Amino acid sequence: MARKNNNHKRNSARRGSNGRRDLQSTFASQRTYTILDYRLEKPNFTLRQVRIGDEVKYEVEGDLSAPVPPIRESKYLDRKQSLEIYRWMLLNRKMETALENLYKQGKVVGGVYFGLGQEACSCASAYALKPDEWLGPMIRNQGSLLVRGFSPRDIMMQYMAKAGSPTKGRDASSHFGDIRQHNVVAPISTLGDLIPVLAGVALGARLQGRSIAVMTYIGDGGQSTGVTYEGLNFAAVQNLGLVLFVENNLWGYSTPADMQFRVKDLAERAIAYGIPSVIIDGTDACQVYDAAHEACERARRGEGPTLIEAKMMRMKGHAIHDAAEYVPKPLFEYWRKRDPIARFENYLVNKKWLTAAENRELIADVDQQLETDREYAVNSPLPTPESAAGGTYCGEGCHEIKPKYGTPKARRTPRPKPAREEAEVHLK
Ligand SMILES: Cc1ncc(C[n+]2csc(CCOP(=O)(O)OP(=O)(O)O)c2C)c(N)n1
Ligand SMILES: [Mg+2]
Repeated sequence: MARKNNNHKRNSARRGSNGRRDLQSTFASQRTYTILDYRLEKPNFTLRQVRIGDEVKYEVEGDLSAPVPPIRESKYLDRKQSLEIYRWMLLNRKMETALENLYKQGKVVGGVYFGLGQEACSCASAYALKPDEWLGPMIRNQGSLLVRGFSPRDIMMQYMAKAGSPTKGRDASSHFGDIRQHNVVAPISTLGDLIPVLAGVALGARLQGRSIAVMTYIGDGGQSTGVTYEGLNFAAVQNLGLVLFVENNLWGYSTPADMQFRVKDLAERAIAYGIPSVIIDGTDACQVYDAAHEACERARRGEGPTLIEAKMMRMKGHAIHDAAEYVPKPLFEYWRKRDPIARFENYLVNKKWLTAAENRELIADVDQQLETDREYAVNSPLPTPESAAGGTYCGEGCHEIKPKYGTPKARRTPRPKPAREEAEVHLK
């Protein structure tokens, strides 16, 4: 009875004198949500498509003159960890420059994909994972592969399809993983498919009584796919420790982000999944690490998935074949000033965590490692033609495959006789 009265009171409060719903009280009852935002700068511009005759081009509208923000002080990283991340970022960039040169020398089979401008996002995110946790990188996350323990040699040999490469010359870009040692699920070309796979890895660990963090990435273009929704929704409902980086690098091929979704920030998507999210500057290694670390810790506590939107810019074309002519030049200039490596280096120097001499030594060490790996990769053999079919099908004794539920039972009913004589002959 009391409940009914209360309902009556609530209903009358919502209606104005004319009996219509009172807008103010309707809005008051609406839910509001907050999304964490770690950025020290909120770029404010949009990309507009302009047609001049048959030609389509893009123009930037907004302010591109803002001063470059500092690196945000990390809540967790100490000097040693910061220097390690800086080294990974340098290795990531210099390895990609080496790959570009190998391509121009005709030594690379296929294309090359670059993560230029995204090194902080790849390296500082993967750095937050523990060795026994899992990563599912996308094609631009070559820095994440390095952090997980693959060498520049592995990646360069892979691009040159060498016999000693991770896929033994069967694939020619970063489509490889390793489920034994590095806990890396190979990138899947179909955008979004890594999300349910990584959710499955977290579920598998849970079934063995462990809450682990699993991490993967999706682009501003790829996040629109149905499987992104299915995978993340599954992880949310099952409380799985998935850390999803939405890499908003402003372009999906030649389509600007402004033409791919209507929400202001992709982090807003998390509201509809019922999970927390955070927006970060993807060019700031400290923000990337802090957000990744907090999300991983949440995952380890068994509290479920987190969505991290990393805002940055793809500083090259989709792949080496694409000169990115469609990108307005001022946009490149704006983001070039926000270079993740130069800013992190300045931050470390200003903090007195890196002297000029230490920096020179570190850079020389990275160059040396790359040169040794490049030499090795270039001089290593291609697979022999006879080996082409090897590793495709399981050979005699190659893998021991144990049946999970037992071997099939022998047929009790005799096989039906072939309908036609030829069929009988064929079957013999
Ligand atoms: C489901 C699916 N649709 C289309 C493609 C083709 N494709 C490959 S990469 C790409 C653009 C991806 O853009 P984005 O997700 O923003 O990632 P970015 O390249 O910027 O890192 C497209 C459309 C694909 N691989 N999978
Ligand atoms: Mg993109």
